[in-house]
Amino acid sequence: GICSLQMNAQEKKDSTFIANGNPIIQHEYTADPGAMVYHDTVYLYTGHDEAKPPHEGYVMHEWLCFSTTDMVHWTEHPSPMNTKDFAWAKDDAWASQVIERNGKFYWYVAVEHGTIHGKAIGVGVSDKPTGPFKDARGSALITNDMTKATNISWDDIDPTVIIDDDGQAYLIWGNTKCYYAKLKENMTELDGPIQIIDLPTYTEAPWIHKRNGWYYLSYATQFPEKIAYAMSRSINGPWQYKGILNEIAGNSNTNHQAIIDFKGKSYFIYHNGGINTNGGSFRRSVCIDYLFYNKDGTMKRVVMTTE
Ligand code: FUB
Repeated sequence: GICSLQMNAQEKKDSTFIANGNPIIQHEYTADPGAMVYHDTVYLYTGHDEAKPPHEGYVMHEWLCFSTTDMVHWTEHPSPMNTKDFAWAKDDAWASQVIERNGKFYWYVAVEHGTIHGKAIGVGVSDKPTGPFKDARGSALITNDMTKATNISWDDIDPTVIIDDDGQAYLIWGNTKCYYAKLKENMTELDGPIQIIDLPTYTEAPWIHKRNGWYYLSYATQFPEKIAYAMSRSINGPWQYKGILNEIAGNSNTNHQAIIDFKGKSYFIYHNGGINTNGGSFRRSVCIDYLFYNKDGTMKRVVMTTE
């Protein structure tokens, strides 16, 4: 690991932490990282695991936001969004990702829908990366009745988003099936049919990124989850499976990744359940390790570190 948020009293006061090892945040439980590079700063958005021991189950009401300019010193911002900001949602602040377009920040999140059975995807919007964010639509962008490829009620989770070099935005999401659809330039409406990406042993947690002409689609595979990935020259495929990128993260059934380049280095951001004796599948912690690419564009397996 490259950093950890271990606070002394002064740092706690400033909400600015010195990073010393994994997990990077030690004073609260964080899960499902989404990361965005904007203007020489990394913004890290996470879920907040609030389940009190010995409760085993997700208790997640809000999302959290941290930023850094050096991957070592992190600042925690006030929680920029809560499931209550979506009047149509019941609860469950699950995985998310933020992206910038035309000076606005769009936050795609999974939540439990209040009236349509199952999980749904909503969009928050803000003029600032640190929020506060408000509901951009007043309704869900994706609901369980729009995707019929599974009969489970939690297949519409884990949104990831990309704006391609030609300006076309895509939303990718899903549990058990990996769905994708075009987004309109306003980033709040679909711009075409929902399609399926066929990926071997796909569980959930897709993350799309593009680098040197390759599209990378990483995702959680099997259960307990490892992270696997596929590569393609086109966002419409064919996707070529490239194998395991990260092993089961310590002491957590889930793993969930974000991949970024920042100031000349590549980073793999994920979660494990390893923070202390109370850590586990429902009290997870975000970790960061370096990511390395081979000459042919494939990614080297990420080795989890503690320092
Ligand atoms: O945090 C709730 C769910 O667990 C996420 O949506 C999944 O990716 C898994 O991490």
